[in-house]
Amino acid sequence: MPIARPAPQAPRVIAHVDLDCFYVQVEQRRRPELRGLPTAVVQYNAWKGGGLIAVGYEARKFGVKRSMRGDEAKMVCPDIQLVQVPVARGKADLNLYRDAGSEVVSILAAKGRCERASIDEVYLDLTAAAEQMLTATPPDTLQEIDEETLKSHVLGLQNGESVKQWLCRTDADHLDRLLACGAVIVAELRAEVLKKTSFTCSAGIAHNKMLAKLASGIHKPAQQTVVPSSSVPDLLGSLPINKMKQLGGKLGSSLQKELGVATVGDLLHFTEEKLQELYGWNTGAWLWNIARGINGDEVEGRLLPKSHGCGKTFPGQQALKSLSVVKHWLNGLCEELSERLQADLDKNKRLAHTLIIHADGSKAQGALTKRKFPSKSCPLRYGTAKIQEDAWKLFESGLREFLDLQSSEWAVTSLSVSASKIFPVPTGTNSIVKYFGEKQQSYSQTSEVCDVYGEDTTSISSSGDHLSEASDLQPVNHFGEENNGCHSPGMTHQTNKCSTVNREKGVCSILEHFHPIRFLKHFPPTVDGGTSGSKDEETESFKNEDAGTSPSHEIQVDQQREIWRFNVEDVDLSIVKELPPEIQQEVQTWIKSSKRTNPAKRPGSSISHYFAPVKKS
Ligand code: TTP
Ligand code: CA
Ligand code: CA
Repeated sequence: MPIARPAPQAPRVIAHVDLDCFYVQVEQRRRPELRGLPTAVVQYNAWKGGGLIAVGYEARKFGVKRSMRGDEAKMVCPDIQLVQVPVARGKADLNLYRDAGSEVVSILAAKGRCERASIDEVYLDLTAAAEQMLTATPPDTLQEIDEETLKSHVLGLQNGESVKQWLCRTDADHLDRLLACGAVIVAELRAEVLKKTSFTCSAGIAHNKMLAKLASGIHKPAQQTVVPSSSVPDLLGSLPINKMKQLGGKLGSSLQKELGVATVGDLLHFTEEKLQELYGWNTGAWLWNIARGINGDEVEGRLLPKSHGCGKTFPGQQALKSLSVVKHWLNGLCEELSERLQADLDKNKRLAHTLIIHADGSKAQGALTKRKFPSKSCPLRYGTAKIQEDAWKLFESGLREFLDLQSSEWAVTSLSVSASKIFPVPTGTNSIVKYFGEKQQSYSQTSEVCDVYGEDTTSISSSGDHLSEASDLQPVNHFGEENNGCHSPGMTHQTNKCSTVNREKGVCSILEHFHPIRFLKHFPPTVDGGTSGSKDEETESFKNEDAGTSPSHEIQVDQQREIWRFNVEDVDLSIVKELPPEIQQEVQTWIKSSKRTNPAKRPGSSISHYFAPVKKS
């Protein structure tokens, strides 16, 4: 669903950069003997020469297209070099391409906010760099404008004006002058990418993301296109409606069929009210905006992918028809996902919070329902075995729904697992954990941090609601635990339910930062009545050396009466200052309160309310 966002008041310079025939360029860098030759990268499945997934520009000249298979490509271009995508675990392994994309991102990010939009695309917000250049060294003051900038395509140039003249116009309005600076900056960045990686890319430079994206594909390869505001009506007037992002599907078809709209510009014939009446308030406003080239989407500062996913299709005869075969493939996909999550955690200190599985399936003819295989999601637990276990539960649950309690034959034609809601481990929590870790160094392994909670915590939601469920996730939940941030060993499912609705001060928020198990690891319970099973085995015996002399907190975490202790005086206040303000306030409160009370005489009376299970209403 498109979202209508008003355009910001201040002008912006946004670039969209897309690498040319990306996988082919990566393979040609790996194997320089392929350079200059017509080349394509083919899928792992070798049927009929393998499906083409990337086609080099030399091969495109012969009419080779991505929709072809290798055998077909050889017919139109006998000399074509077909390179098979790298393979691992019986499927395509895209790590090589992901890493190559990251190299480019790190170069492009030098000049402004950068959003990695796909494996080979980024958006850049170059407003500040362009403003600065316009003040210090506008194009007309440059002794020489480099060739790459001069090769720019500027849409809507009038009266035989050259690109150089347009770039150097001093009487142009502020918006165009900013774009001219943007063109110089992007050309420099593209040259830098070429020099450092040997990859060519194409770019669009405009005042918003939508226009920049449209423009980057107009002239390829190794070219850039600038969209001055005055050129927007012509650009959109000739743009088929289904070529616009988000209009390739049902909405675009409806506009074509019901309103006779052929191009984006045709939408200008409708008032905002009419579009809203037909398509709802938000979509109507969005359509009205795009017809005018208005788009307020911000470039998100994100150099890393938003999610990780791996999947595989099983077309035709390869369809999976038994649970054991599905499990085999699902395990492989989960293994890959787990490796990528761990690498992301190690390298980027990020944790994913939601595990999702998607599948496509078919049922034996005669099956009564036409239900699609539902996507399923659950909170993500780190560790390959746990991901495999949870993914399997999700699959089984999806299959049950898919079959709708009928015992018909089934086949799975595609399977994918992905991890989303990826947030950085915040510095504050990191350092407080590190601080506690310094006291008990043997428990401060990252892998332990991520793999700490119980086995029975998978709650399953279907695709219909997984987004809404996920939207409840708190980015401050950092130890790989469930989204409610309230899981603790021994807590029952009911006591775990800690939604934002019943989020009382001090109950959930503090636990999101001080996961009970962390304390358990470092400050295990003085077992009073005892907890049982594996949860206890995770803990090491701990002697609170200062228990007799320092004020200590006793934290009652659940109905099984686990009591945790730690010394308030062990908490370094400078570290507390690194926590988010909301949490700082709470920590300060309980530190103060502990100094006023004698916890030895009043067990659980001071801090315990912070950690007490949420009362059921
Ligand atoms: P694209 O940017 O769509 O295409 P491209 O980079 O190959 O070519 P262009 O010069 O036109 O931008 O996709 C980037 C890479 O993603 C592509 O090299 C291979 C991969 N890809 C697939 O694996 N399957 C697909 O269906 C598409 C569209 C891309
Ligand atoms: Ca590309
Ligand atoms: Ca692309």
